[in-house]
Amino acid sequence: MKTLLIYPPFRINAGMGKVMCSPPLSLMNLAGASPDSDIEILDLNVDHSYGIDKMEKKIRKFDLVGMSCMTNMYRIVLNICKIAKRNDVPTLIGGFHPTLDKHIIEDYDCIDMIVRGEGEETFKELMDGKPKEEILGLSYKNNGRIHNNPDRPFIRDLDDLPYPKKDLIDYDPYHYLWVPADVVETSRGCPFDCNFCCVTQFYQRKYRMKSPYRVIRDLYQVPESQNLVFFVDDNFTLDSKRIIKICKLIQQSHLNSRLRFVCQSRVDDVANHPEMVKEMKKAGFICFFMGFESFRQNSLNTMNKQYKLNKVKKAIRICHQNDIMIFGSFIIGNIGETKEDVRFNIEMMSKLKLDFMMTNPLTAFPGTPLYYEALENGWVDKEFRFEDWDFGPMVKTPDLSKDDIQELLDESYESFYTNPRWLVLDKIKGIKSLFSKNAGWVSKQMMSFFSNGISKFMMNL
Ligand code: B12
Ligand code: SF4
Repeated sequence: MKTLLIYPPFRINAGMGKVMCSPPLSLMNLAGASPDSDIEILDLNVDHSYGIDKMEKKIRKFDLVGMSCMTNMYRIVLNICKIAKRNDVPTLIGGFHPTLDKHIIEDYDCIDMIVRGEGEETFKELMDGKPKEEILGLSYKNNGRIHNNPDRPFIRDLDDLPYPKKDLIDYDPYHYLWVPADVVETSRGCPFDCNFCCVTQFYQRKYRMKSPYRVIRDLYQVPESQNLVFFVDDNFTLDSKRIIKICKLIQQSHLNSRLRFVCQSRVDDVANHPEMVKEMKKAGFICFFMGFESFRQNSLNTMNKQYKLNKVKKAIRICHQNDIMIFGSFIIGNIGETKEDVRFNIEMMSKLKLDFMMTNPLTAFPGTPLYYEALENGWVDKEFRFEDWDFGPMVKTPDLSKDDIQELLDESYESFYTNPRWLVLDKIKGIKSLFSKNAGWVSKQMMSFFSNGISKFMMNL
């Protein structure tokens, strides 16, 4: 069976797709789980040559089309499924959106199968030809009837995961802030319960980790051409002892002589474990991606962030002391925040000397507590359908209309990225020297980033 796995293009209004391009780990993992199957990966974020005709011709050559589907991709995923179905090619989708809203298989004839939850084992069984009714975690259609097989239990030991099949993609286009990059996963899930977050629902508050030795083996799989590793874990630093062990192994194996690292971290992990941050710096970590969301305690409480504001300043101070860049992520339109509150947040992003920031409109993703709350309170229109979503603000709050939220989003980028402090950021200049062999290329990209006018660049996608 010839299988085409497609990673759909991003539709984001904050320009993230321009400043980073990430290898499709989900699809490489699936291919790794079934290494002898005839699989091709097509990442539409790097191959922009596909129109409807070309897609039609491509899909016809395959016996199955599989796709990853985040909520933002849902509309385009449906369109590709329709193309496949009119060419009699069965369709399979997996990822966060179909898992958290499995009823979409009832709504659309063009979706034949959904893999719910972790995909590796379910996909392998499908590839091996196991009867569909015996495959846990699969929803499928048979003679017009929909079958939702029981959930598949989580993989018990993440060390058993297959290695992603990296030879199926060309690594050339993948970068984070123009540094050739790869992605590595070391844990799954999160024990916290922020009301807007899909991870808690997807992994049901369970947190599982690969052992430090397995993490090192994953790092050895990073192609020589790539200099930066983004750890995709939602909560990489949750277990500080494990992280310190990983950092020591990185140093012992000298992986940090060719690699630098970026991870996602919670504010309180950093604030509570300065010794971990110090060790991470030694091992080659250069940037933490942190979801601050807001600098108002009330907002943190409403979204159930479960830490106090005093941790924020402490975490930022620890990063600055260790020369680790901070990429802060914020939500515009938190429930209870007025325009003044949002402007306060925007002002603080520069005052607290964050190195990068991104702002997102409050979004009620399917299956999250926020989604049900928003529907109940009329913050989201009853008729709202994710397949019609234009990726702009979808939630209006008691204090802010959707237009207000869009204006404040624009204002945040304008204000932060045109701030002279940001433009002369010596740490950015420092990136070049870290990656001397790519310095020419990186600096060229940097120049185009500045000369394009950063605010336009970030907003006019
Ligand atoms: C890396 C990442 C990105 C990268 C994606 C790059 C890439 N090419 O993969 C970047 C930075 C670009 C990105 C962007 C965004 N992201 Co993101 N991202 C992640 C993150 C941190 C890791 C994804 C990952 O690689 N996981 C590891 C792989 C192995 O797991 P996986 O992708 O889930 O795949 C498994 C299963 O889902 C399933 N599966 C997945 N696809 C398929 C396909 C088939 C055919 C099958 C059978 C199974 C299957 O099997 C896989 C193996 O088990 C996740 C959080 C997380 N922990 O997953 C958020 C996450 C997926 N992102 C999220 C969001 C909201 C966004 C943004 C909207 C953020 C923003 N405001 O801009 C944008 C949207 C992009 C868009 N489509 O428009 C949400 C998704 C919510 C949702 N309902 O869809 C998540 C869950 C974060 C969160 N905490 O809520 N993201
Ligand atoms: S936002 Fe981060 S800390 Fe909160 S539940 Fe999601 S992954 Fe966990």
